[in-house]
Amino acid sequence: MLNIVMANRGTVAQRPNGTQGKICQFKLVLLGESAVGKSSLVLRFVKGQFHEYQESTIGAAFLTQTVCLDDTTVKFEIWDTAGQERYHSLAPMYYRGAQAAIVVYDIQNQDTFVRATTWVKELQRQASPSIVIALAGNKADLANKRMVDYDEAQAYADENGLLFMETSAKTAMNVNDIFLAIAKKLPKNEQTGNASTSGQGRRLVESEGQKTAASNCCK
Ligand SMILES: Nc1nc2c(ncn2[C@@H]2O[C@H](COP(=O)(O)OP(=O)(O)OP(=O)(O)O)[C@@H](O)[C@H]2O)c(=O)[nH]1
Ligand SMILES: [Mg+2]
Repeated sequence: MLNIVMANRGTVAQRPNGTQGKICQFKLVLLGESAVGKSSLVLRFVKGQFHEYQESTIGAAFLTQTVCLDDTTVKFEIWDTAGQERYHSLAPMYYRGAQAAIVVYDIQNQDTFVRATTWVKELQRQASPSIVIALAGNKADLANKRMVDYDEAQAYADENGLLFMETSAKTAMNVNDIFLAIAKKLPKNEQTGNASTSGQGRRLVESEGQKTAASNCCK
């Protein structure tokens, strides 16, 4: 049976039976148009919160969250990138060496879905060939204003080998689930499953919460 425990900000989650299994660390990046809800998804996943007036990200933000899957502790090192076009050129810095990516669009806005597909293409061309990519159709609580068809997005995801879920940072729908689905899909051997020793991944100082990229750059 699946045993899931989460702990915020880099604390290793305690398993109920107290046993210490394998620990894997993965770099995960969020990409997508501005205002689709990337920061809100991370805030929901890491702190269980939602802000109606979430500020637009400047540069990028770094957070961590730890998840336990049966005998494996998975620590996500999460880079939440800024979606505004002027920050596009910074994106390779964050997806380079990433083992996982969540590409986010807003189900109310077809343009953000098209932009998501261009992020997927860029990742397929330039990120690690083994990167696990998930597509998130966010703001699913606003389905009455839907402009992106669920089946169209699912078909696109299937054609491209992506995980796909519609999510809501507001109601928490599928937020933990999408990170857990990624955690399950990531290889759990010591060589590939450690962001800090993967060669391309950066060595990162343990985060005590949200920091900007500029204040937490550890090349
Ligand atoms: N109704 C609803 N609103 C959401 C949801 N997710 C985010 N929002 C709102 O959408 C707005 C933008 O959210 P952000 O998380 O800042 O979006 P972002 O993708 O991080 O934007 P950038 O940092 O500019 O790239 C905020 O006002 C959020 O409150 C959701 O699932 N449902
Ligand atoms: Mg943001």
